[in-house]
Amino acid sequence: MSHGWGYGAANGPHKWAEDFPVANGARQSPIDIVPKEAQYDSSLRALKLRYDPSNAKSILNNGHSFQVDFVDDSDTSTLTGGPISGTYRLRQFHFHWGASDDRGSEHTVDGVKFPCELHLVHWNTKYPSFGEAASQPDGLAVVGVFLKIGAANPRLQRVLNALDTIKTKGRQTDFAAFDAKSLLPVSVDYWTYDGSLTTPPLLESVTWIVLKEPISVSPVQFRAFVPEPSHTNDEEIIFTPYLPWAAVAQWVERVKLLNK
Ligand code: GRE
Ligand code: ZN
Repeated sequence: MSHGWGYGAANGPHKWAEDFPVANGARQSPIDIVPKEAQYDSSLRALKLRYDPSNAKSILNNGHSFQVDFVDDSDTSTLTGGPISGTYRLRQFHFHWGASDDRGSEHTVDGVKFPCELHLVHWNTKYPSFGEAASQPDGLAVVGVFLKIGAANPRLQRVLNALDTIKTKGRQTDFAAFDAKSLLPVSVDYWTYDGSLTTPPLLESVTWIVLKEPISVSPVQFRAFVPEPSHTNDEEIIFTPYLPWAAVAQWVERVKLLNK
């Protein structure tokens, strides 16, 4: 992996363990969620998401995805309840997607892939910063939301419109006054398990909260995610067609279920 990790034949998930041995660790993500094997846990509470739109800051092409970053110096945009204790602050959200609409999500449900998956990343304020939280077993809580192809989603459009301005790795532009809560589905019923970052350094620090209800995106909107052929080299964005299926099968039994 002399040119760094990616999703290609030479540097994809099956090679990540060479530089990041935790890739073979005990709580790696993503997983296949098998709803009938998930266990109901009455100690799980309802999720509480309180987001302040004025905390939205900028949108960045990080070379593997694009992310919307938030000001996180106070408890104004927080996740509480659900499977976690204490208060976690929103740091960023980003997406994972594939080259076509039959793949792209990282988590799967009964083996079924969605075309895209949104990750809202929060860090535990019992630690001094996102950076320090990211290596702690209870450091991060990520809300995962599947996207399905269907009706147009006007709440996604501002994000998609911004992609034109950040077509290459490292580009960034202002993204102010955005309500991340507008991206969530009606129901915030979820599955939860203890896992990891899904990209190197693959740190085993994530309490995953995967929402059962997907949000929709129209076929035209979805095309904004997939780069033009001329934009698919390493210097350009955003192409995640490969999933580490070996890791996926392994942790099914860890998935818990919250029914309303
Ligand atoms: C990622 O890189 O995809 C990622 C993070 C943080 C939390 C979860 C996650 O950077 O999937
Ligand atoms: Zn992610």
